[in-house]
Amino acid sequence: MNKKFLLKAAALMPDLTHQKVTLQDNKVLDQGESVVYDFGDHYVGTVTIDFGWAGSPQDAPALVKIKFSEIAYEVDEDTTDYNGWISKGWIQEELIHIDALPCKLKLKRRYAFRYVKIEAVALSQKYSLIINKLTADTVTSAPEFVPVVGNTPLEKKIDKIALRTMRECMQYEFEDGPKRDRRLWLGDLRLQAITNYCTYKHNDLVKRCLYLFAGTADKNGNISACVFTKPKVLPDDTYMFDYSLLFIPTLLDYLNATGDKQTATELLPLALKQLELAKAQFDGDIVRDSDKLGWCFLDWNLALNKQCGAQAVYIYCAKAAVKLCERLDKDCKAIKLDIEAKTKAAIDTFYDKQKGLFVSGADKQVSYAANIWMCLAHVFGEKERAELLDRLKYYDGAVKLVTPYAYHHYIQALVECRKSIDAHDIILSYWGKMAELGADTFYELFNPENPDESPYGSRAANSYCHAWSCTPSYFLRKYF
Ligand code: RAM
Repeated sequence: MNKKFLLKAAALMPDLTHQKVTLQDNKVLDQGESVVYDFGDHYVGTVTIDFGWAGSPQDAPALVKIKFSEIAYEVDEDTTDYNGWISKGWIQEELIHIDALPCKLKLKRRYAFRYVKIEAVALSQKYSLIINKLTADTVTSAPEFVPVVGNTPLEKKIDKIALRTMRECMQYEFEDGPKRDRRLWLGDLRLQAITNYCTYKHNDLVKRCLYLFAGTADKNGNISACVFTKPKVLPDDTYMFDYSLLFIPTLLDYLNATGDKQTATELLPLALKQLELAKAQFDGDIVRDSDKLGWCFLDWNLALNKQCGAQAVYIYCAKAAVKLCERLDKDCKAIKLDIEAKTKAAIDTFYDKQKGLFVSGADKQVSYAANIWMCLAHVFGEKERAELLDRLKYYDGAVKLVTPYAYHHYIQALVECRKSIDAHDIILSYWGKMAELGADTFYELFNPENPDESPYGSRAANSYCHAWSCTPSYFLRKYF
């Protein structure tokens, strides 16, 4: 680990702003009964519950189950038989013994919630449990509320939800989601950062995160896909082809937004290293295919073949590297030659002339993700890209997008070839649908055709406040 970089990250640790939110009640529960409290909006923080009792003296411990839910659907979801592949530990449920009433129960964990369900699992026949008050100590490192933008009520609603999503995920780092995984991921950071530049403008938080990734690169320079910061800073042993490379455009965006050449210059060698390291995954100028889960992310659609999309991400990031070098007066002739070679190879290998679309992997899969990323990589000119995106829209059987992360890239690809009307329609229909379903914050994954979808084997583990979904706030400010 690079101590110098980690010291810079530590010096940029933000203060959290606390806000108390209280729900007063005098609810009496008998054994087996439960009550659901609604805080009225999504919050992140710790919670204290004031319990009392009624009837005879407390002759047995009170066993209470407390469940925190981000959305209404989660409240009554039965998780006893949860069998997803991601840990059940992410489900925000506690089973607690209270030996002496009355008591102020201060729960140690930080939760992400709007609803709190309290169930009196076991009391005794002689006493009842009273819930007097719930107090949430909510936290964020977002500087202040940002004025909502939008030309219509729906746009304003979408912007408000997206801003809330961002704010909730702004803690000591940009977290992916405050329920899960509660940590810094590179792909997520890139979208949080561009949205931050035109909303909360907490640019030092982006800088801190860049140094956290840089400071935790391994001895060969590999940047991890995500970083833990508690109890101490540690990179995850997950390396993703696209996420490591996306350090490059994240740094370029930071430079463009802040003009901070010093940071960009300091981190440039590591950024360029990602291109060099990625080359090990190529045969000639074509990236090798891999079906290992998480090898390259792009989206959470488990049917997606990643080969073509990965090649496009490489070209996209190499082009960002050229821009960085040019801004910082560094030579980049070799990168330009590499881009030419990789682009030619991408068109020769993946472009199906008959279909007029890019195909991926041995089965020549047509997917939105691969075609979108080839557009973002500008392997074709603006007119051809617009035509390609039209063909994609009407192609039957293209593997679809399931995350707001992937939808972000679709919108970006559309606006970059002047298809702003289509882009705008998708923002209103996709994010608008979540808003219509009552979202206070936008979700990690949302497939309008299958609201129960989860890449984890169960919806209970999904995150319903996930910062990579906040980019309507970016698009609405930048393009509409
Ligand atoms: C999930 C997280 C995170 C994302 C990775 C790839 O585990 O939700 O946001 O970046 O997947």
